[in-house]
Amino acid sequence: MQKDTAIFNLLNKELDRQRNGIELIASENFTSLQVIQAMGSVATNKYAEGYPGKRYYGGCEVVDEIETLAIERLKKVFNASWANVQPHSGAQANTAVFLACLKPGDKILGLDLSMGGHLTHGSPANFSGKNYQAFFYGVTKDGLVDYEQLEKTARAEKPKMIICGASAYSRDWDYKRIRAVADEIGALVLADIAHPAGLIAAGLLNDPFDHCHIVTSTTHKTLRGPRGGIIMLRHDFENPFGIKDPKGNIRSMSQLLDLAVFPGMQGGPLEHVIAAKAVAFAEILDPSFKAYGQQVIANAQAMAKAFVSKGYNLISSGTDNHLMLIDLRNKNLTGKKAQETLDKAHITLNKNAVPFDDKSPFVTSGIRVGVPAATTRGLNEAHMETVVGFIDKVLMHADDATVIEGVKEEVKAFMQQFPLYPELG
Ligand code: DSN
Repeated sequence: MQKDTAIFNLLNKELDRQRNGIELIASENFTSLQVIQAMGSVATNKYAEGYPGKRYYGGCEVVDEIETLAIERLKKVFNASWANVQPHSGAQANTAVFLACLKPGDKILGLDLSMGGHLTHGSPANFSGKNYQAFFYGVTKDGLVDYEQLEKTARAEKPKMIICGASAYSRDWDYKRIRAVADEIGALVLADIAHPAGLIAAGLLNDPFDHCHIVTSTTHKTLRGPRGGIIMLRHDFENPFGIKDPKGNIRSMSQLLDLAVFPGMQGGPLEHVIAAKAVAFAEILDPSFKAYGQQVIANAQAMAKAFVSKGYNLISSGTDNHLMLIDLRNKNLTGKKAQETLDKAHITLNKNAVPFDDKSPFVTSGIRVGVPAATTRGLNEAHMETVVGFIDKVLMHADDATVIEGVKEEVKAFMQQFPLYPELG
């Protein structure tokens, strides 16, 4: 068969888009070329249902080595005693945790999606809100997690699981406080660290493993790996709610989690993605990754300061991590209008509900801005001021096509100094 020029031309077009724009979607990043090469490899051809040494297919001896290496590296990254690298995504990782720990109809308590939480933490639109009875905590008027509300709801409803973690929250978490109330009511604590995982791995934010029973993450955000999910335990334990394996046997939590991923809710693992995860985990174990994490935080803080100096209203007034949430109501703009206008200037970010938003999730009053991808490109604190200058110019001239076109050209020229995948020509 001839080369599929239709698709490869589109992939080249996507490479150009990535090269010429400023990527500020808080959940995106640029992997190394090695990660991409491991993903685009012959391991995609292999079926390997099961786990290393216990597969349902022949010919798994090499992928067994790949998956074992990925697990061992990941355990080192987070000082964990057990890890599962098979979840296809963060949502799948959370699904497996619920399957291992809870029965349908059990109560869970998570951060409200409209306050920065995640779909899989109990949203009525998601399996987590359909299969389980979901309760929520929010943030205070200052934009900080409302721990008092969390504690009050936990004591009143006695959920079996409290979930911490967010998609649009710019502050660190008090895991110890959450664990204290969980112990009081006999609940498990799940930390979904998909967003800040790389900063936690670099030792720059509070360590959830000290206080949370189970930790899940994606691998493609601040961890800078391929698109995928992971589940980890620092200490194994027995499920406190009497959940047994399909044969009725009592198992440790690590065994229940393995069974929940496969055969519980996935079939064959993506061994090519697991190979790429292993490459990314080795990169995280390299001392240079800590410097990357430090630069991410320095960039986010420089960017937050630049936005504030231009009169933008940041939720919680700043950031501890890689992102910030901006309420655009004082600028008379919606999140939708801002996202669509910035897109025209090749500055990519997403509209986002802000706490106590009066607009629909399709419109929103805010934008979420994140720096992990731009930091990987090589931008530093001074560049953040330039980027905020571009954003402000576009937003203040949102209906002026000539200004927007001018910024697009400036953005393209600016990004030439930060080559992306030069090896690809
Ligand atoms: N969609 C991801 C994000 O952008 O934060 C969360 O799953």
